[in-house]
Amino acid sequence: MRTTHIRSAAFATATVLLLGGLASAPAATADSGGKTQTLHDLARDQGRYFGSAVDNPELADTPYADLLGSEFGQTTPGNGMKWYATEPQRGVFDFTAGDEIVRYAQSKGLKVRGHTLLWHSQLPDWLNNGTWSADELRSILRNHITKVVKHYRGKVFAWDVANEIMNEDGTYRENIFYKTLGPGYIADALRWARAADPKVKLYLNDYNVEGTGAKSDAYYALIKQLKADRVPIDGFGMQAHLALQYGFPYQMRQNIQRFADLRVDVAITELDIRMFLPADEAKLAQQADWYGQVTDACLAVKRCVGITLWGYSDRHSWIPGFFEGEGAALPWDENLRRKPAYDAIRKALTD
Ligand code: G2I
Repeated sequence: MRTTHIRSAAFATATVLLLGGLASAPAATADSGGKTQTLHDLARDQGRYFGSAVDNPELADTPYADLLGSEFGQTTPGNGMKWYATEPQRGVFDFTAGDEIVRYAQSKGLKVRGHTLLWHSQLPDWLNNGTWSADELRSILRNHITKVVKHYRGKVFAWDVANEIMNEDGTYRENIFYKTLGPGYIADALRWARAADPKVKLYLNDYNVEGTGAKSDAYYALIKQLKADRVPIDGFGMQAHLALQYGFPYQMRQNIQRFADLRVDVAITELDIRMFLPADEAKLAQQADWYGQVTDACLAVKRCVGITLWGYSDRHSWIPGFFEGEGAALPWDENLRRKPAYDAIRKALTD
């Protein structure tokens, strides 16, 4: 994933104007009570959840938070449970942001995925800037995982224990943990998380692993080895930050299936499908087709447990700030109007 940190408000405005004319009419699938079924209702009928991430400031956007609460059955904090937020000073824990999202989720009946215990990004300065011996860093990591997992015990159903630990070529990413502790930190992290909460589902999570290729092969080999070593691992999260210009991930359904065959769950954890702006009818149609395909791929494999959008509307999306000139990645536009992608997801969940 390219990470050009260029923000632009102009793109957002342009997309609002453009998509205003292209948004689709609300689809009406009524259940026996005459109430329109939500995406989550339809997913639940298939034994899955349908969710969306949310970042804390977005909860103050009442129309956005209301639709999140009514349409979805699951949420993931976009930033609120990351290390910089939960342990801003060594040994000093702050659960304010994560708790706010858990409280909101509970009030709306949404279940929560925890994201994330360990990542190379958004670490607090004290951790990044310190010089740590292996013993010190191991104890820091163990304490962090233990405290955070215990705090959210019974409140989150799954944790992204380790996020983005592989390079594109399938070698281990040289994050601070790998450099100091070697690859064994991954099994340790999983074991500490299990010790802190015997029930929560423990995931590895990454992007560019939806299709087959060097990176997903590396996860396949790692999870197989972890299983053989009796290390607790319950799931594999495919972020699915897709982009029209890169093509649909090769053999996504088969790839989900091979992880399921290792006896782990699979979740689509951060789905969005970006495009170069301006959006037009053809791009939105292709995007809709891809949203349908991702949904189909998940539904085709029993152990694919659910789908989470990384935010559900173009009003709050990380894309324009990270990828210059790209956006319009979500099934609802900036005005919270449904795009063709919404209908395609519905159709896939209904067929
Ligand atoms: O980058 C997209 C996602 C890729 N997979 C892991 C996810 O955790 C990640 O989420 C994003 C958040 O959605 C963004 O909101 O992670 C970004 C950081 O890599 C988050 O962006 C950061 C901004 O870069 C900061 O300027 C800002 O202070 O969010 C921070 C909190 O709002």
